Amino acid sequence: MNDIRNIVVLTGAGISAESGIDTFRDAGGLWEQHRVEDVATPEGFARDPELVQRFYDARREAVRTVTPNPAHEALARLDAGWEGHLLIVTQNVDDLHERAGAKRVLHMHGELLSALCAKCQARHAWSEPLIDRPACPGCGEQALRPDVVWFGEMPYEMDRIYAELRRADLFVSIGTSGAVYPAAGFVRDARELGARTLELNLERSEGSYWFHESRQGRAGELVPRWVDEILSIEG
Ligand code: BV8
Repeated sequence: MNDIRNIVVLTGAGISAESGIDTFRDAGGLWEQHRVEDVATPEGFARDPELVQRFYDARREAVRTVTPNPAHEALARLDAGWEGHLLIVTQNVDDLHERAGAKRVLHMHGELLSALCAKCQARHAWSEPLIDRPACPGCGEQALRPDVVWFGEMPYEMDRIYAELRRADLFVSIGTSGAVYPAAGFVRDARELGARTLELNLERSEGSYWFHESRQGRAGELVPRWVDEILSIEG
């Protein structure tokens, strides 16, 4: 285990579940309340922009009321104490990794607390509703949309993610169902590139087969225990 220098961590909605944020596919989750194609696709946004803006305005508001949980805090502790390369690639659009103190975070599916101008493509830190069509601070057009990657859209910083996967000695997936690509394919890429692969999830995910090791349980318990392990070997 002590030949580990470079780590890539992938997180999904399961790491924020204990903070009170609904996951997508668990019972009562976000996708049960809405059809994916209505609220998380460009076509759905074009068809009914108000429905989509309200869906994201509600989530943007909700994220202000929740706090990081021990899993986020443990990853922040890893970030502060790990001397090798570390990248926390998150599929989540909440800011709980950052609020726990993590620095090396990449939001591949965008962020709730950001607005994207569909006209000039500028991204702006944003914490207010978008339903009233505020003007883009850059170009002045009323073309701001949630800065999240919808189905059919290109995730952010794929080149940087694959560069980190190529040099990873360890790939750890936390709280994701492995249902959505390209994130769900990272474990296979990492394994074929020679990394050890570890899954920490409430249940075995769709991609469990590809992990050298898969531990089942709540992130709030599994992640602090794993971070203690990994920091103790760095010595
Ligand atoms: C793209 C942002 C081209 C918005 C999201 C056919 C085959 C393969 C692929 C495709 C296909 N048809 C179409 C595609 C591509 C498509 C895709 O994968 N579709 C799926 C449905 C088949 N993907 C795309 O369109 C992507 N873009 O492909 O562009 C490309 C390709 C390659 C390279 C470059 C470009 C864009 C997808 C992004 C969509 N946006 N979110 C928003 O948040 O509203 S997706 C959304 O669902 C999340 O972001 C996340 O990525 C995804 C999966 O969700 P999870 O995070 O895993 O959450 P989930 O609820 O599913 O699971 C929670 C897990 O946690 C569970 O396992 C549960 O057991 C566990 N858990 C619960 N509680 C706890 C816990 N674990 C631990 N502790 C707990 N307490």
